[in-house]
Amino acid sequence: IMDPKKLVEGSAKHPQPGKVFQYGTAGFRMKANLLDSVVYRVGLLAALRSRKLNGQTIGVMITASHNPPEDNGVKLVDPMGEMLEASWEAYATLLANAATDEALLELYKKLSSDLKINGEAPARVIFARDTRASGSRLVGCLIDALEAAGAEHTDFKLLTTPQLHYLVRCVNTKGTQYEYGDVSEQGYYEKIGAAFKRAMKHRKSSGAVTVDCANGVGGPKLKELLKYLPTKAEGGVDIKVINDDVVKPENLNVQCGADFVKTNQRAPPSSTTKPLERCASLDGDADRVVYYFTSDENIFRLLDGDRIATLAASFLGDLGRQSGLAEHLKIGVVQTAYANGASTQYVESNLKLPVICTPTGVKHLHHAATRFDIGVYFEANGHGTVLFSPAALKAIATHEPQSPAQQAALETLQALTELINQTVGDALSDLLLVEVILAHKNWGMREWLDTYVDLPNRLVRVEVRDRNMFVAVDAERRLESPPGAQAEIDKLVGRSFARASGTEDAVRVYAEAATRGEADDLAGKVANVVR
Ligand code: NG1
Ligand code: ZN
Repeated sequence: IMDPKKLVEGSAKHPQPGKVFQYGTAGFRMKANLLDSVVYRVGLLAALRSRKLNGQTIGVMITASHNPPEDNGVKLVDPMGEMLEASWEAYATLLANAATDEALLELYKKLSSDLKINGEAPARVIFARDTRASGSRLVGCLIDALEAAGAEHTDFKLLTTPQLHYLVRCVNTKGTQYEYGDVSEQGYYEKIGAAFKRAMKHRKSSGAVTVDCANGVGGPKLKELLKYLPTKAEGGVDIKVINDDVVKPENLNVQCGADFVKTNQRAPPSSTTKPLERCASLDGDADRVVYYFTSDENIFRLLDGDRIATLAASFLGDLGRQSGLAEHLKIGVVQTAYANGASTQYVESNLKLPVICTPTGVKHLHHAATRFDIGVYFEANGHGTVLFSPAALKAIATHEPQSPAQQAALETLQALTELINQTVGDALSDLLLVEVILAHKNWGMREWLDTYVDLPNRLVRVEVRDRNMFVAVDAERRLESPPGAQAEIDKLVGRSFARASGTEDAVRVYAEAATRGEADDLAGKVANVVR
C-alpha cells in the first residue's frame, strides 16, 4: 500500500520546477534536468495503473529516443506491451503538474478513488533505461516513487525500448496459453535468434549489412544478439556494428542514427561503406531502423519505413499464397499521410492489398493494424512492426501443408511470427526481418529499391504563432481550422497537407509532386498559407 508520509517526502526530494508538462505522443520528453519530478510522478501512476489492473505488471522506460544526449524522457508500457491506454495519458499530465507535494498526495488519493482502485491490490512495475548520462539519476527518482507507492519493482538496467515492451508482455503472459517468452534479456535473444535460424533454414547466406547504432543502447544489445545468430559461415548474415560507443554518452545520436540519416538524407559522416553496400541505422533506443546505400552513380538512396512495410507486405503475401493459407490471412498495410504516395500506390495496385491511413503516432497505427489477420504498420521514419491476429497465429500453427513447397513456406511464416516483435516497432527484430526477406528473394539493395519509384517530396517545419489553431481531420490529411486554409491548399497542384506537430512547437508541411521542383514549390506555397 501507499505510504502518504513517504510519498510527500519523496516528492519534496524531487520538486516540481514550476513548469507545465504534457504526456505527448512519446510520453514526457524534455531536457533531462527538468525531468526528476516528472519521473517521480510517472512512477506513482505506474503503481496506480498496476493496482487498477489487479497487479498486472506495468513497464516504465526512461529514454528520449532520437533526441539529443542532454534530453531524456519517460513513458509507460501497458500489460501486453502496448503503449499506455490513451485515457490514462491525461492522469499522467495531471500528476506531473500538481504544484506542491501535498497537492500531489491529494491528487493521488483522488485518482485512486475516482478510478475505483483497490489500494490494497498488489502493484508491480518493471523498468529500464537507455544509455543517457541522466538515466541512473532518473531511475533513482522512479524508485523513490515506487517505494512510496508500495509497488514491487525490478530494475532491468540498460535495455532497448522494445526489449522492455517484450519483457512486460512476457511477465504478464507467463504461465498462460499466450506465453510470449522467457522474462529475461537473454530470453529475448534466444527467442529472436532461434526464430531467425528457422526463417533462414531454406536459404544459405545473404550477404552483409553495416549497422549504425546511433552510439546508443542498440549497439551493445545488437552485439549481444549476434551471439545467438548463425555466423556468416553457418549461413547467417554478416552484421557489422558501427557507432556503438556508449562510453561517451555525449555522442548519442550525434552525426549518426536513423533520425540523422532520415532527416539529412545522407549516411553518417563516419560511414566508410562502398557503393551498393547495405547499410542500416538504428535510433537511440533501437525502436526505429532505416536502410540505405550509395548507388553506382554515388547517389544516396534511403529505404525508410515505407520501403520496409512494402517489402514485408510483399513477402508475407508470397508466403500466404505459397503455404496455401492465402484466404485465411488477410494482409493489410497501415501508414500515415507522410508515407510516400508511390508506396501506397504500390501496395494497392501491385500487391493488391488494402491500405489504412491513420494520424501520426504509433499507437494509432498499431491499433489499426489489429484489424487485419496480418497488419503491417510503419511510419516513414522507420518505426513499425507486423501484427498477427490470434486467428492468423492459429491458422499458421495448425495448417497441414499439402506439399514440400507449402511446408517450406509455412515454416518460414511460423518463424516470422516469432521473429517479429508483436508489442511495438523493434529495430533489431525489423533488421533481421529485412535480412530474411532479402535472403529469400535473393535481392540486393538495388532490387529492393527498384520495386517502385518514390515521388519527389519535401517536409518543412513552419514556426507559427499558435499551433493549436491548426486542427486536422481525415487522418491529418485536411485542415478543418483555421477557416479557409484547406481551400487555399486545394487550389494547388500535387499532394500536400499541414498539421500541428505533436512533439514540437511547429506546424509540419508535407508536399509531394511529380518533380523535385514542383514538390519544393508546393511545400513553399502551403507553408505560406499556414504562416
Ligand atoms: P510529430 O512531431 O507529431 O510530427 C514526430 C514524427 C512521428 C513520430 C513522433 C514521435 C514525423 C513527420 N513525425 O511526430 O512520425 O515518430 O515524432 O516520435 O516524422
Ligand atoms: Zn526511438
